[in-house]
Amino acid sequence: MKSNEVWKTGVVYQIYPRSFMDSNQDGIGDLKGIIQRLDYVQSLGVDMIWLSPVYQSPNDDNGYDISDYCAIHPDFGTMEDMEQLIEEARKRNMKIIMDLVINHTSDEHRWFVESQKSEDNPYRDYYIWQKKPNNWTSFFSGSAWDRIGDWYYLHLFSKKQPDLNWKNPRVMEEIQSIMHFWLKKGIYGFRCDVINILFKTSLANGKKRLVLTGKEHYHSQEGCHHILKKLRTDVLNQYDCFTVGETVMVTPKQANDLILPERQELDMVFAFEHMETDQINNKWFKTRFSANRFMKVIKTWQEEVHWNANYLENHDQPRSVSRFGNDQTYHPESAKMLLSILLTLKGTPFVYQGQEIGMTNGDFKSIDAFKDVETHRIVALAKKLHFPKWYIWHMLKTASRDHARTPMQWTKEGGFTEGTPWIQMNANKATINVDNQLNDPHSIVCYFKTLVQLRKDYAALTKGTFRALKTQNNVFVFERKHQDESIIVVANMSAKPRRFNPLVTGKILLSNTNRNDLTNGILKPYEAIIVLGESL
Ligand code: TEU
Ligand code: CA
Repeated sequence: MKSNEVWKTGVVYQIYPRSFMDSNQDGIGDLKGIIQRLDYVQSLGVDMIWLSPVYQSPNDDNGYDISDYCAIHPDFGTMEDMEQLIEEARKRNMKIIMDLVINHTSDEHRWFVESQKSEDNPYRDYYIWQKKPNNWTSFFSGSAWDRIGDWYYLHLFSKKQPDLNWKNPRVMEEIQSIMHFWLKKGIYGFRCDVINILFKTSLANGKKRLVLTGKEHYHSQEGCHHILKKLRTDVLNQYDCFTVGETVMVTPKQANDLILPERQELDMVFAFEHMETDQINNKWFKTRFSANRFMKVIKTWQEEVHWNANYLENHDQPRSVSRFGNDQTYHPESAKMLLSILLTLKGTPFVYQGQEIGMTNGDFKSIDAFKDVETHRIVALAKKLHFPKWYIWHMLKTASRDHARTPMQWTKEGGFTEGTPWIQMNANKATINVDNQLNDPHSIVCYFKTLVQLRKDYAALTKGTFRALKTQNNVFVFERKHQDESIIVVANMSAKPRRFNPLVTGKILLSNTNRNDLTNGILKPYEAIIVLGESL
């Protein structure tokens, strides 16, 4: 299946097409825009691009509600543009992976339009219909069921995202042919949306919970493993490609059950546990970030999981520098520190557009400025529960997915569009932008490029083992080792100076403070150092 296994050694850059680059001034990023910026992406040194959905969609959930898997949304361009993008990327030695959203379709998908027509429609069993809803709740809050006529259908996300019925073999056939369609066009694999909840073992009522009542009936079920094995053996193994699963609420054990090579399912998964280190119970209840908790979670996953898909940001998460760093006093330092960790951990790093310049959370001024369906659902629920206004605002300012979705900041004027952007740009584009940073050798983006290059120069970073040396007092020290080569990464994850022990010796390969010796054992706020070790 894998010729040179770029997916194991390379770096992935995630593009959220709506917000990357607009080529025709309608305010919406598009495929031609991506092609215009491909030289920039290549200059970062990355090997793969993950494209969030560009398929035909009514955009209830920005493309994660697909109404035609084999067509491009006109907002983004045409199938020719897509083919050209794959080709232009190939010329630049980059591979494209696409989103595979197969837990649900749009309610405007032809299958669902047919399905709702009658009980004996051939598409009826493509979805999950019941005369009576059960008590399951949706990821976007509220009941997971909605009614059409006398029947209810299941939707674990918005009501415009009905869940497919994976017990129906015809659904399997349809999805397989869609996968062939794209793999034949030369893509290098898929990021598989919420892939561990596909199979609904039973539709019985769930144990009542604060969030996701019903989850025990669909989370990480045996049936899901069968589906993944079948997709792998029937389709994926015929191509040079890989898959990364988005797997909500998984433990390291469940992750391994999905990715161990002998199991022939996925190649790696995105876990969520490290993203829970600044919240209580639920993403909407943010609390102070605990670096100590974060390091412990990372250590466990690094030690226990066969191969990690490492990430600190994506289109669903607030910006890492605003969340785990400090986007004011220590903006460049903390952005570089976080990137240092991300690019040196064992596994495949996924960087999200704008992260390489330290883009921050959005500067939204009103609830209306937010566009995301999930955000508006939570506002409705919070109002219903009489949450105070200030708290609702706090939830949005800290946790909305739209913080990741503000347009890419290319120039001090913006550079994303000459029209009106579909979602507001951050005013800090005046200082945080690609243009500025490419002209400054000390910028975050230049530091990022150096990190990517280090991964190419030192096999320990791509092939090495992981050993944690310190995960306390906000200081993260770990070693990556391959044969005789040992790389030690030291990071102060806090705004206070910290002592670092054990004593590290060797040659400094990179530091975000221009440090040139290791004799001073005090780390500056958010300092990061990468050392070619004299074995410890
Ligand atoms: O996300 C699934 C998911 O569970 C969350 O990360 C989700 O974004 C939400 O914040 C839960 O509170 C995937 C996609 O990445 C997301 O953009 C889609 O909205 C979702 O699936 C449905 O397709
Ligand atoms: Ca456009």
